Amino acid sequence: TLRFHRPVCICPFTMCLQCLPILSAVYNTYLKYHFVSAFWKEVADDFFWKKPATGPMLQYNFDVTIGNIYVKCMEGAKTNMCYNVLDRLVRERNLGEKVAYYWEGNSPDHHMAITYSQLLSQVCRCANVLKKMDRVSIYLPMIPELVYTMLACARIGAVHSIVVIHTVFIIYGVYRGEKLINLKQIADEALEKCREIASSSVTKCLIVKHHALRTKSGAACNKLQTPWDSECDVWWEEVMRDSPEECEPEWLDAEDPLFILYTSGSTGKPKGVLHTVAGYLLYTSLTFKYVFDHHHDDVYWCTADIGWITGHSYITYGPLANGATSVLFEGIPVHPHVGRFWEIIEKYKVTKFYTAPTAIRLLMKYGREPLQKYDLSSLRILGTVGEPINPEAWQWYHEAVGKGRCPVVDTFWQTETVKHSYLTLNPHLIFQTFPFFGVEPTILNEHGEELEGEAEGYLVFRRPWPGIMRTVYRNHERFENSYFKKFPGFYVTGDGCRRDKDGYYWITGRTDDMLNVSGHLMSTAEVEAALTEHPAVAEAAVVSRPHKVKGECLYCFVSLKDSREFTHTLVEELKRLVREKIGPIATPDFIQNAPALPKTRSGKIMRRILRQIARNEKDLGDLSTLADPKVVEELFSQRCEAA
Ligand code: 6R9
Repeated sequence: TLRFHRPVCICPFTMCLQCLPILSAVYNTYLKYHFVSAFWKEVADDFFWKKPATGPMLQYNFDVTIGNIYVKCMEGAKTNMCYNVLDRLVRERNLGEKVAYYWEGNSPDHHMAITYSQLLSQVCRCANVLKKMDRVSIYLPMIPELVYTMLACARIGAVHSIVVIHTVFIIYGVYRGEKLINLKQIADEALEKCREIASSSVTKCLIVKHHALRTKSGAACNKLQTPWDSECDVWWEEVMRDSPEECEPEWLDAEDPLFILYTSGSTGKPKGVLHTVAGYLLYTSLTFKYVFDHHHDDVYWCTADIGWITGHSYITYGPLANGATSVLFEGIPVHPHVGRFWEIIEKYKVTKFYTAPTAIRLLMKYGREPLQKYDLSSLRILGTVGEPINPEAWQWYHEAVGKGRCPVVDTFWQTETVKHSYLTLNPHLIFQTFPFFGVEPTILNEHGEELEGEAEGYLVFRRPWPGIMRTVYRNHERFENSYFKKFPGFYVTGDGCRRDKDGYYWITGRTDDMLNVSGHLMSTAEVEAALTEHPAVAEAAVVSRPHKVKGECLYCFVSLKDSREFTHTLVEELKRLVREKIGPIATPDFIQNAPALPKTRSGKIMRRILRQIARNEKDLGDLSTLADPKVVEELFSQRCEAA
């Protein structure tokens, strides 16, 4: 029997994923169809092109042995991202009055709704301000002004987020939970460094006064007492007030850069990933539409930070391109109480909810009680992104949050790939299933040989799709070396992957993080999943440490749930659990209590640092993407010397 997990399923793609064995004919057609240009042409027809493409939908070379790596989409076409995500909807689709964002501040007292036409006029004003400036960098929290400035850049053809800056948008001060953070001061210090290092300097700082500081109670917070440079610093409100509401978009080439974003860098020095206009537009809009099965009356909420690719693609561009209504949340999941997420879902009747395993694990620590106070019946689809989700977290997400009714879409992708490469829509198993339109994955062994059937190895892609990155900013060689050199002819994701007997793909973690014990290769994901099955464990991270006999042994860091104690008995139980689940070879030699784990700002565990802690290596290298450096000191002080 066919079993659909939603009462109405009008998206054929979702249906065929869930019913693949039966709908394999449909699936085969889909497989063939989504590689042909006609498919992309149809997708492109939804958008506005000032000039049509002269070249094919996609041209590329993926083989370093033939020549330089390149990808081009719709060469010759002219368009504008901002026009497509705002003007097109307001003018052609009459969506001016529709809410684009429900902004919910750090404090529940601060919130506002922004319609598509309000958004358009703010963006135009901002774009007019920007036209007078040179290069732009943005340092803003999750407030509407962040979206205005990004789209204003896209409107005038300024690439957002670059290193050498002349104009910077910053916020005066901001609350993060209970803490008031003086961002202006942090930015001033950074700018001072820029001035020292680079000959070019920042000539203008546009400073936004946060909502919380504009109110009466906020007046007390003007204690920030930040120095004011009258030559450089300008209040955003003042320049915006005098700026006109009309601004003609700049018509850009399809392959002009849209933005640069530095990768999370969980394994090394961050790279400036560059994305271009047309391909990014087509891909973020299409993935958003199908992965979240978007409908006009949906209220969608992605909890990511916009500073992460997830926010760029699935808070700003993807949802807007579809005329969606999104929640834009500035706060943190546990302020002012641990039910904040659930409160917001109830308040806005959120239908599609997209978050990361790290947030799920954090909230699991507080049990199911905080959820019970809120009505979550509006939810229809749950999404996850950022790391392999462990079974415990998946189960909790599916049952406690989704009440067993909502499919969990596990979206595997990268800053580089810009969109969902894989997704899962099966509520009973945890796996990344099949590739999204245009993506052709395969699994290679160490020698670059393709593996058929059930297999585990390197996850690579055979051909590009419109939204793949084009280069590493100012370093094309690093781009080729990082992604194409190891296996000529393929884009190498850097992730490990397993294909099971049914043909489903499971991501097993970064290949740099693989564990090798007595010659047996193991993925971090499988050992961590076993550890988190223990009821006391909230989160786990596993790394290797040299071992005289085995070559390498396992060193595990575990964060416990609230009120659980780290005892000798617990350590023994955990060792037994891993042995039972995976086998004696995987029995951990070391288990360390980790009140917190080192993470990137997007919530990814930085195993590279943990490996160095396990090995007692003090020189930690580039820590620029580490969210909280204090965590590292604490872990060093508690490291296990002997097993
Ligand atoms: C979107 C994003 C990319 C790396 C990627 C992989 C890991 C992301 C995942 C996942 C397993 C998922 N990753 N989503 N692993 N399942 N659903 O996270 O981009 O910050 O560039 O990180 O994150 O290791 O290679 P980015």
